[in-house]
Amino acid sequence: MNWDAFLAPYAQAVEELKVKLRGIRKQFGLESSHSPIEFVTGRVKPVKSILEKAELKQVTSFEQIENEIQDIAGLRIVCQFVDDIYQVAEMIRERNDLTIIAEKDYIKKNKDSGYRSYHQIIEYPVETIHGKKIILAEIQIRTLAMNFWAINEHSLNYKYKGRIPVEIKSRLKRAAEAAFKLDEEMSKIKKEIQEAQRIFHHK
Ligand code: 0O2
Ligand code: 0O2
Repeated sequence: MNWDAFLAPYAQAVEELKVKLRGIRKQFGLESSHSPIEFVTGRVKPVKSILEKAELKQVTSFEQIENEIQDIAGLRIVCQFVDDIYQVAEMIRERNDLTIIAEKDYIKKNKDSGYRSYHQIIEYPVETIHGKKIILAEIQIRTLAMNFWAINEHSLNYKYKGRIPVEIKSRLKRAAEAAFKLDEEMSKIKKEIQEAQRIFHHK
């Protein structure tokens, strides 16, 4: 088997899930109610990153890779408010087209880096010409503020190859707290904001 063949079901899953999750946003829009989803993105993990993670986890075969690396197919759902994250997580739990096998709440307990997000690892069936194949995928659910922080920290991690200088690291931790404070402040005026957005939407 080659990489293209190995990754094909993952690419298929990412495309299908993007359509399905964006569909949720669309439905809320049609009913003129606040969508807990702001936007959805997705990607298949680049081969280079898969190999790096495989080395870290000391796995070698495709079979081990598909069981051990859970984010080869990655979906990201970005929300306006922290409450929305839990609403979306519950909606995904109730779906019949996927099965949740693990959930990690890095919001109630953030990671040491300052990272916050809600993760769900799912089993998702993909129809192939050889029949049904169940693959693993990771759904990350986070607010716009958490996303802003995470993409910036991710860039720095890339630049410093995972060894961010302590000075920058501590600034990042403070930035993470500031982002969370922003989420808390926005939550307090959520009703006001939603009312304003409803009026804007009607116009
Ligand atoms: P809409 O109507 O804007 O919601 P594709 O499947 O080809 O459409 P692609 O090119 O793979 O998507 O891109 P990706 O990275 O999966 O997702 C891009 C989508 O995320 C686009 O939505 C962007 O508008 C949206 N997006 C990315 N970053 C931001 C952001 O910072 N703010 C907002 N509001 N949206 C963002 P669509 O598909 O155009 O749909
Ligand atoms: P990418 O594609 O570069 O984002 P585990 O197998 O559970 O022991 P794993 O798989 O690292 O460990 O799971 P975890 O910790 O839940 O993280 C999975 C993904 O969450 C990461 O994927 C990141 O996308 C995101 N993430 C986790 N921690 C951080 C962080 O401190 N900063 C940022 N920016 N993102 C984080 P990858 O593998 O890094 O891939």
